[in-house]
Amino acid sequence: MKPIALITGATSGIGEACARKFAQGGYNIIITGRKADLLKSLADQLKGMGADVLTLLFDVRDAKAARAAVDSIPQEWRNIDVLINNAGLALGLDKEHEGDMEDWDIMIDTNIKGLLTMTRYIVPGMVERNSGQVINIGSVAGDAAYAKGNVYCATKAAVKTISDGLRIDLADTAVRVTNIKPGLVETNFSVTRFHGDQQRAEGVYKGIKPLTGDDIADVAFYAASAPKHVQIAEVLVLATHQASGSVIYREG
Ligand code: NDP
Ligand code: 8X3
Repeated sequence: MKPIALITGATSGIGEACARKFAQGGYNIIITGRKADLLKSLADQLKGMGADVLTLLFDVRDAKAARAAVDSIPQEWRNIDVLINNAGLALGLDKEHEGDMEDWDIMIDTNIKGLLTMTRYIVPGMVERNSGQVINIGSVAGDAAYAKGNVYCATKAAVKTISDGLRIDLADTAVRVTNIKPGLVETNFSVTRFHGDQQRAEGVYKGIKPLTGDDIADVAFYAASAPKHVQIAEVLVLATHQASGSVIYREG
């Protein structure tokens, strides 16, 4: 029987790339997200790659909907080997004292509470089976704040602490916890951050070759494939010309 990976926020970017990578790598995939049409087309693509696919449509901020979705998972899909807590976003790039409080709520509810909700629902099964891998998508933004990053950076710092806490609490089990902290990855991330302003989003990746979702999926797959006695606890993955959240060398 193939191992099973559940990926949140699989309808775009890093999550979508992880779905493809794990399907190629011999997993059956549970893809979750909020956009039914995108989930369906990704499911068709993954099936074409030989994976069995289950789609779950819910918003990670809605703990009741997440509970119902997890409860709807058929018996043969319940032994989830890998949970990739990827769904997340940045909204806005403003000085903290001028920030949009609704944006703050959405980031906190998605990046922190959504990740915790999925962890709470999926990890007990892993503990029961004494087997499993949690991969949280943190960020270089969680290592240190950068200008106008404030609340987004704080949510990713929380992902680091939550990952560390889970790793400590699971140290007496064989369940492994990985926090992947990407730098600049060209996905829909900046379009979302700038509320649909495509031009401003493109500016983020100007003069530098950014990472791709596939680069991050490779790291996630490596963490999940490492020998059982090896726990890839944390990985910072930067573009070659990025040195930290705020030090980026751009050509031109
Ligand atoms: P994308 O915008 O391309 O993808 C984000 C995914 O998360 C989408 O599928 C989106 O679905 C989903 N999502 C957002 N909110 C929710 C929600 N409430 N419920 C369910 N799904 C949701 O960006 P990335 O692929 O870049 O982002 C993925 C993760 O990587 C995020 O956690 C982000 O913070 C992190 N990250 C990204 C970096 C980058 O530079 N791109 C760098 C470091 C970390 P929908 O379309 O429905 O919103
Ligand atoms: C996304 C990377 O540097 O834009 O987490 O915050 S950054």
